[in-house]
Amino acid sequence: MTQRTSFKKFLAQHLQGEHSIALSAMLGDIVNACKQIAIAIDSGALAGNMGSLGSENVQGEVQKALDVITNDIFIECNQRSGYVAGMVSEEMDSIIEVAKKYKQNGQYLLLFDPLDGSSNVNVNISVGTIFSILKSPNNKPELADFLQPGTAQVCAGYALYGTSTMLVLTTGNGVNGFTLDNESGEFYLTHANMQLVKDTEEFAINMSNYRFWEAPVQRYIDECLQGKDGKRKKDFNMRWVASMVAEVHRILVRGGVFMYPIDTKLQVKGGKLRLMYEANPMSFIVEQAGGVATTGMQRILEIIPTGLHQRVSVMMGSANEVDRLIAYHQN
Ligand code: AHM
Ligand code: MG
Repeated sequence: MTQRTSFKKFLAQHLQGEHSIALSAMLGDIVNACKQIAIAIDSGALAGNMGSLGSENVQGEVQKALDVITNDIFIECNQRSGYVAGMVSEEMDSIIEVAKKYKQNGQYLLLFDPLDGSSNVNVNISVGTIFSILKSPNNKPELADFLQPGTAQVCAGYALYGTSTMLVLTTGNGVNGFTLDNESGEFYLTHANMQLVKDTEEFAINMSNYRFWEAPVQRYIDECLQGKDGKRKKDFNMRWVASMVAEVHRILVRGGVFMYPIDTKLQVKGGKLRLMYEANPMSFIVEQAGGVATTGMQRILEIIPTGLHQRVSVMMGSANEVDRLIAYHQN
């Protein structure tokens, strides 16, 4: 039987350079958090984890019990390594301060969405956790210290709580995926060096927003829908899970394009998805796997952020399709 590579062993073999010691410790904490989140999600209604708390988060969205539970788990677990100087969560308005006793070595910033796709929780469909790690310029980070472009990320990843629990990550040297073995509680390397195919016949977008989209997106989707009879001369398939993590994971595995473009409904907000802890980490992963990630007008990773919870237009996935979307936006 071939020897399996555990997550710990993988990190020991592959992490190199100035961040390796800190990353290994921080990723150990992230893995623990994701394992605890997987258990909380698995237990579902049995543990009373479902349903709304009746409260709203900073985005004006109603929080589910699990939004709060997973946020607490992620914060609590990720203080332990001592390398995290400050955090930002989708669920919290301001910077999360790390207790002094934990941040003697605090040199990094951790930004995360603890429960992405949370509208799927009550209907038992896949959800995820997304995270991004930046270098902190100091031990007491302030707002401006967090506002770094996605190109500055030293690590990004997601956990997918799907038919199996997976962790997928990049440290800027390709993308690797690990699957949780529920018996041993260890993640093992199952998807080495993930590569995103350049061509695809599959797109993911919330079609109900069609009438609000900008012309280049309508044009792209119209041509996909015309299939063999139209300009593209091939039929397309569509998927929409309403969980970005599940969507991007599918695209990494079998190709595709994921879009949550800005539209007239979202104009004031700037988009649906958040730049710092959704679009940036996913763009880093997609690019590292050979894909492309854009707003339509700009490479997502090069956006200079202006706010912690800033939203952005998102199109990412198979290179030739996303390049086509970029070309349509340039016209
Ligand atoms: P969330 O972080 O509050 O769960 O919102 C983000 C999610 C994405 O995972 C998904 O792509 C999108 O919202 C779905 O939106 P919609 O319900 O408009 O289709
Ligand atoms: Mg989210």
